[in-house]
Amino acid sequence: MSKVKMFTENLPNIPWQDKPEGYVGPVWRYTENPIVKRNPVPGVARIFNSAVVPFGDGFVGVFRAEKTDGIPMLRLGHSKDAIHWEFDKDEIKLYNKAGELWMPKYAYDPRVVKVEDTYYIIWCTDFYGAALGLAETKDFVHFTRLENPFIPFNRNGVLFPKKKDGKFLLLSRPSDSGHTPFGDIFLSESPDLEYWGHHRHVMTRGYNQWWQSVKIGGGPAPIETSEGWLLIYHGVTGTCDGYVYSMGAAILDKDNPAIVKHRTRSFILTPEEDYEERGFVPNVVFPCAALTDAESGKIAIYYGCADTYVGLAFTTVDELVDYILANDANTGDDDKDGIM
Ligand code: BMA
Repeated sequence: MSKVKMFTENLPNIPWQDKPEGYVGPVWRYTENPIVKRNPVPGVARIFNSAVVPFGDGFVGVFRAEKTDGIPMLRLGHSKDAIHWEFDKDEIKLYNKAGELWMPKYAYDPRVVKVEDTYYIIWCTDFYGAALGLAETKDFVHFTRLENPFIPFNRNGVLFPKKKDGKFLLLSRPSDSGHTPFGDIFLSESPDLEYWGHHRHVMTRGYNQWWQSVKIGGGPAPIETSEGWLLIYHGVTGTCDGYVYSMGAAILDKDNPAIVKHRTRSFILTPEEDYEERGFVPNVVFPCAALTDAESGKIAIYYGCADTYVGLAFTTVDELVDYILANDANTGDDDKDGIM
């Protein structure tokens, strides 16, 4: 039993390895990483930055599949153990509410979040510029595409798994049309997933932490715990040879997640392994999903590696929360409710 409670489901078949003896740091990698390698299916060069959820007696994944024509699209995968995957031969077909095919021109960095009895997929889509796309499914067979939540430019959309006062909550990062050299995390609310408002600023890039000095963006869906909402996110810094993407963690107020209670001064994972440092885009670890087992406190994190592979890493809720509290950074005015 963990000290900090996760208000999530039990998942006794969560993929897992114990922390290696003598390992320093709150998050450790799966020894057989990467779990998805290059050219995983005919016509697909790389799969990375992808989402995994428990479904039926196994797991389902919505993967960012970069086709050999260079266009990223969403691809479904099935797995019994959440490590070995069978991918569909074709991309996911999205339909509008009238039943007509409504495909994005491209789709990347999907997150999948279950709210009540529905799974929502949120990704970066083309809407006269990079914007958020949204779709829902109950069975991972039929997918209904919903209205794009925001006008461009915005990326890194992450829904909360629970409504607040009947409203959906969405974290996102307003951006620009290119390789955005700035970006904070904001929170928006919607009663129906179509009309969004009550926007609040949540978290600022930078401060004195160089690893997240350029921009930050949501990762997996926030995890509800007895300490507040546990948010695993990515932080980006700029070097003379390009961006470096690391993983960080924060705790948001349980009643008002626009308020940051704690955030890590240091990254919790940064590119160190060959498969994170070398690839289509070097030096990227990009978390997009987490599986949790409430009973044991185990957390399995899925992250993209170097825009080329899918990696798996582990932590526990106690380990991560203890680390955040022991390495708490100055949150600036992020402890305010984010309106001005
Ligand atoms: C971001 C997104 C991510 C990607 C990262 C590094 O802007 O496009 O999908 O992993 O850049 O290339």
